Amino acid sequence: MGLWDSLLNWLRSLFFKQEMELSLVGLQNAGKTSLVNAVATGGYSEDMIPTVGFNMRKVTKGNVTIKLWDLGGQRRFRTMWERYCRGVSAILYVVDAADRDSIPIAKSELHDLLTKQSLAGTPLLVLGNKIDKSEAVSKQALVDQLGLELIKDREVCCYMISCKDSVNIDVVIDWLIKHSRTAKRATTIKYFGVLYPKLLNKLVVIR
Ligand SMILES: Nc1nc2c(ncn2[C@@H]2O[C@H](COP(=O)(O)OP(=O)(O)OP(=O)(O)O)[C@@H](O)[C@H]2O)c(=O)[nH]1
Ligand SMILES: [Mg+2]
Repeated sequence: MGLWDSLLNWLRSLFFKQEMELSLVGLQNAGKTSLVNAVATGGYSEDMIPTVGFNMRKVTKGNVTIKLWDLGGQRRFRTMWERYCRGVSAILYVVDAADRDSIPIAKSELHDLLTKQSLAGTPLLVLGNKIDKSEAVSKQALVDQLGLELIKDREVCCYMISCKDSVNIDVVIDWLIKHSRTAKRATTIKYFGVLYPKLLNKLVVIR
């Protein structure tokens, strides 16, 4: 590798090392902590302890470092959801798609959270978990029952996943990486591209 290539690689790592911060919310037992484990290590356990308050975990995927705020879903912890969702790149709302009775409560908690002015415009990724279970509702049913079509003030995306069988975890990770990239590119172009447009083009094209 020539000196020029080495210099470009170094610059690329400097400018494209991305960081993002996410919050995972949703009712107790939805599978938020299981999702963090699935994203971080691909591991899964039946034997989970309910999250008390919150956990913070940093996960690195490629050149993206993701800081995950995993919040407790029990009723007594829901009032702190808003605080931990402020300023994040995206909110991940995890729903137990196999617990049909809990979906109306999940819907009302979600819509309550989204009314908070401080979270206006923050992208939302809704994850219907536990699709390995036969009782799980379909994606369309989940979208309808959560009233996702009613959310107009932000980007909304929905995937059906299974932390247990590792279904669609890769799709979730891709979505996360894509969202960190958009933000970072915008910042890079803003502060760096103005000064060195030709060099920036070269960095972007050959990545
Ligand atoms: N069948 C099945 N069970 C799952 C799946 N994901 C999680 N679970 C189980 O659901 C239970 C709750 O998982 P957690 O990850 O602790 O749920 P949580 O949303 O973090 O719960 P709180 O911390 O109380 O808010 C555990 O027994 C998990 O093993 C899945 O994809 N399929
Ligand atoms: Mg938990």
